[in-house]
Amino acid sequence: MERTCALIGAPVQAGASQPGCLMGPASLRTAGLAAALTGLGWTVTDLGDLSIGDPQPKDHSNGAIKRLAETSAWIETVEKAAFDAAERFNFPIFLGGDHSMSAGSVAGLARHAAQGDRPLFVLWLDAHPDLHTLQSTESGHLHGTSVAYFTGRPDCEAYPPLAVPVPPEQVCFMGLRSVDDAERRRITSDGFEAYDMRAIDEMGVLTPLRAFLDRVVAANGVLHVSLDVDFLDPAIAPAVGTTVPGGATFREAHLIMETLHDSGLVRSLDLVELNPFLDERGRTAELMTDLAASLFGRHIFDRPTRSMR
Ligand code: EXY
Ligand code: MN
Ligand code: MN
Ligand code: MN
Repeated sequence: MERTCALIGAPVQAGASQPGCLMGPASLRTAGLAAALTGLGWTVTDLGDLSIGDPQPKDHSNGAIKRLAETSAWIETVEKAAFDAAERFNFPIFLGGDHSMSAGSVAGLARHAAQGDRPLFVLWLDAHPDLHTLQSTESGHLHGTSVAYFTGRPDCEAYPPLAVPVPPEQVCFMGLRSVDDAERRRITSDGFEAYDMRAIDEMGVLTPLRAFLDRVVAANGVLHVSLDVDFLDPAIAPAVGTTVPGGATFREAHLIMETLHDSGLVRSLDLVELNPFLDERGRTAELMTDLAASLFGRHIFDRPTRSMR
């Protein structure tokens, strides 16, 4: 197989609970992603960042939902970009942006895989299953609905029409440690494969991962990996808006990635939920903002202004 890789930025943060993910793609580029892959013999094409127009407002009966129109527009845009990138490159990498991006990337990749008569499997590395529908979400933060959308769960009709649903049995969650009741019920009733952190503590990452990879091979499938920063323990990865204690160690994450490489099954990747503003260094931006506010008059005590003009 040729080794052509594409970087596609999707600076979406409409689905998240706090701003900052729009800086994710730039931060991943600054961290040297392209150079790292070039150094491994890949031809890397950076397609830049996607953008959406000014979407028409969208209402929904679930009053908790936030920024449905924007999120829906991003899904449509990313879905098309994912299909096109899979046509042109061997390995598209989608740079988020919050995890609502993956509703689009997985939907587009599934549509492309179906063209080649191969089923798309998804490894979802995340503290959360992101398995709420537009009806069941209570927070209304739509990054928690991506898996429900691309697996064709009911009650996601307000999102763009889904060409090729990914069957739940082709999705494997690893790293779960924050699952809402509606999501838990859906995981067990709909046939998703799920390994929470307790399962990983008991079995390690290799046993469940190898079992899942065997199923991908048996189905002649292709594999997409969706890596949410919050899969990792917050102590090593604090720059994410939905930290949950007790995440994966760097070694566990590394072993998963090395095993995936050796399998030769992975054809695409999402890197999502990176929020550089929540990093220690993000504090600098806050300090600069504070100084600017002082210049514009934010003081503790009022003093007579001495106009020097
Ligand atoms: N289940 C919670 C909610 O629906 O708000 C938390 C979702 C967090 C989603 C992040 C991207 O993984
Ligand atoms: Mn093709
Ligand atoms: Mn997620
Ligand atoms: Mn998460």
